[in-house]
Formats: sequence, C-alpha cells, structure tokens
Amino acid sequence: MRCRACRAPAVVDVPRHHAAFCTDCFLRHCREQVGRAIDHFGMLGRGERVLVAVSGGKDSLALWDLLLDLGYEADGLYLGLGIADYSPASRQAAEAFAHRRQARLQVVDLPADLGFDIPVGSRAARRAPCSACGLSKRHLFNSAARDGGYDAVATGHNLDDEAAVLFGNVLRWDLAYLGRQLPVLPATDGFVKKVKPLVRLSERETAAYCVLRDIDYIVEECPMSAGNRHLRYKEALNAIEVRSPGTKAAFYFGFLERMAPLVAGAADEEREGLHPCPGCGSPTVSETCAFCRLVAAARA
Ligand code: Q46
Ligand code: ZN
Repeated sequence: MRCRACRAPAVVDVPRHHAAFCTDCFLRHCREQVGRAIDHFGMLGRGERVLVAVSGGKDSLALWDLLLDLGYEADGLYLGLGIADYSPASRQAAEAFAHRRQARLQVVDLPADLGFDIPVGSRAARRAPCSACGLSKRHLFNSAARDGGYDAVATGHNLDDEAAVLFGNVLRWDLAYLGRQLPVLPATDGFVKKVKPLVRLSERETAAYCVLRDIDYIVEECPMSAGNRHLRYKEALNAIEVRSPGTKAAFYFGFLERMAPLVAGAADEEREGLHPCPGCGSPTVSETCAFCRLVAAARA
C-alpha cells in the first residue's frame, strides 16, 4: 500500500476516498478536511475565539489540536461529570494535552462546582443519564462561551456521529431535530454559535490522527453509553459502510445539500416564545430552563 500523495509506504487507508496515506500526508489530509469544512460551511472567521468542548477522547483532542495548528485561538473547556473511574481519567487526558500544547483549559466540575453528578442528577430529575448529561453539556458550554466572550463553541462530532444521529432522526422523522442537525448553528437569542469542524473526518481517522500525533486520549467509552441507541445506529451504518464505502458520507452530505433546507422551518418554530430563564438567564421556552430544573431536583 502506497501513499496516494507521495508514493511512500502508507500507514493509514481511507476506503471512503479510495486512498491510503503516509504519516505526513495523512496529517495534512486531516488538516485539509477540517479547513474545508470550516470554509465550506462558514464555521469560523479569522480572529474568532473558539471554545472547544473537550472530553479527553480522541475526537475532542484531535479537534483542539487541529484548530490550534490551523491558527485559531482555541481554548478548551472540560466538564467533570462525576462518573466514577471515567471522569478522573478523561480529565487527566484533557489536562495532559493542554499542558503539552501550552493551551488554556477551563475545568467545570459538576460535583465540586454545582453540587451534583450525572448519575445522581439524572435519577433525581427522572431523566436518562445521557439526557441529563447532554442537557448539562449544552447549557454549561453555552454559558461558559457567552460569559467568556467566545464567538463559537466547537464540538468533536465526526462523520460517524452525525450520520448516526441523522439515521435516528430519520427513523423517527423528527423534523425539529432534523431542522437543526447542521454543522454550524449561528448565534441566536442567547445561544453562542455552535460548530462541528470534524464532520468531514470519520471516527477511524480521528483515532489514527491521535495515534500518529502521539496524543494520549481516553480509549474507554463512558460506562453510561451502554444501551445508548446511537451506538446501535453506528453499528448498523458500519455494517453498510464496510460493504459500500462512502455510504455514510453520501447519506449525511446528501441530507445537508438536499434535505436540510426543506426542514429548516421546523427548527425555527421551536425558537418561538424563547425568554431568559429567571434562574440563570439562559434562553428557554419554559418558565425556568431545563438545566435549572435539573439542578434543583439534584440538590433536593
Ligand atoms: S458522556 Fe454523557 Fe456521553 Fe456518558 S453520560 Fe452519556 S452523554 S455516554 S457522549
Ligand atoms: Zn436556567
């Protein structure tokens, strides 16, 4: 197997592109894919400050590394979820990376700073752990970005993640979710801009990127992910992708090009009636926002 770009011996193959690369050309391929996603979808302007949602896993650390290399002012925010074994190890990976790259990392620890953890909070609020966790992440990343004067929050969602979420939303024809399943969500009504610069890279590519860049990431999945339906959707799509490389990319980018414009209105309807939460100032359509209700239930 030879590198497509320079004909040196290849170390990674990318079946979707019918290509293989040597280390240097693969790292350049990753930077190019992220640069193309940022430019094509108008994610970030030069000089914009980015807050990277850092979990300590391969995707978020690859994203942070790539944004720094592409010259963006990118700081990290790590959220301690209070999940035994997993949280301390993931925090350590995030801190080690920040130290190595001399990058700024902010840490918010749910148990220490807010008085609850995800396992307890989700039970108290009668939510599934991943639902309470997702809600907490969205709220805390948005408020930290707003308070810190950042222009955007960047998350490490890759092509596999986006295709799996899209698959789930299509199976349920959830138009409101489909309407906002975009690689960039502009800033509106108290929400900071959200961007997903890794959508042109697969999970396998972000893992290979970290290995070749010698980035130590936490390999273990969060123990709460067992039974998560996105994992089942990923498995189903992986089975198809093995036989027909390129299916995930065709599914996701075809959606963005041909379907997303048709369902954009469904997401707009949801934003009607937004007002600031009296507890935290975040935009909500309820009397108090879902995060404030989660915190109140967890502390009760
Ligand atoms: S961290 Fe949180 Fe994930 Fe763990 S509790 Fe679920 S959502 S699985 S990305
Ligand atoms: Zn609130």
